[in-house]
Amino acid sequence: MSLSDSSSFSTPPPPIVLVFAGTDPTGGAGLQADILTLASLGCHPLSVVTAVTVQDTIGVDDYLPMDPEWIVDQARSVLEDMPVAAIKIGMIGSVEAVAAIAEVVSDYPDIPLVLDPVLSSGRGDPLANEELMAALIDLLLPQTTVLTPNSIEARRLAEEPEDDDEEDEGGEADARDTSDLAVCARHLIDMGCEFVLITGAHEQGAQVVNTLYNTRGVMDAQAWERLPGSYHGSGCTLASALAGFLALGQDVAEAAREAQAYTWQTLKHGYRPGMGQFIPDRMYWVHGDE
Ligand code: PXL
Repeated sequence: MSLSDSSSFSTPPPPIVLVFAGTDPTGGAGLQADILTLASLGCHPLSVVTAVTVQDTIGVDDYLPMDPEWIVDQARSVLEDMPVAAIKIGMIGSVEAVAAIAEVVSDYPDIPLVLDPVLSSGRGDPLANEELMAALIDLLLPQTTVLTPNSIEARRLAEEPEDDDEEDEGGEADARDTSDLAVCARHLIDMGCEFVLITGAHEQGAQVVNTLYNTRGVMDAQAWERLPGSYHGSGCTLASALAGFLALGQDVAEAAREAQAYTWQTLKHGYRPGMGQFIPDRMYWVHGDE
């Protein structure tokens, strides 16, 4: 097709995915990771900035949360203009922003929602506090189609005390054994999300096992060769790929598998542009094999 070929105006547009995320100037994680991933999969990313971070490939030095009203205005403008096939939420930045985003997405209950509960950077710099985690659980988890925590995030979220009087009923919440990821998944699903995909890179073992749970328990478990090195933005890549495959029409189990396969390839082709972590190559298929 030549650039002047007017037939391109009649081809259907790529599926549209709306992303709420913080910016990462390294291009490794955050909004930039999401945009690269979605573009690579043939989706059109809509990007709502929730926070601006200052970071390099080693760690996050600082961040500025976006004014929640600005988050809402960014999101509502594009949602009212374009048909969105999936929504992905990454770093949120403030409790007020959690509430604002929750209100916006509640107006679109039929759009699948992928929530990546970003609690800290790869180095461990905090990107969410206890209050934000509690708001995430209360306001966003019940609207979530697929939650994509790593095992550390899954345990932290599952340990969160609930607002209700559970503690008064014999301290059952305290007795929860969060060493067992299946128990964490059960609890996260009880708190309202439909599916949980817990990634296992932080667990022991020669392979990385990622497990998808639904209300009935384990739905699918995929084992992947453990790659050496530490990656910046692998979680963002997985969650946005999952949103992309959902937007492309796949069901959750299929989308989760495809997103893992894609992410594993991006990690295998990862590169180290700076002095810190490796960055997944979301465009590995453009750059060729070696
Ligand atoms: O990888 C989680 C993440 C998400 N979003 C932003 C980040 C990071 C980690 O550093 O900076 C903006």
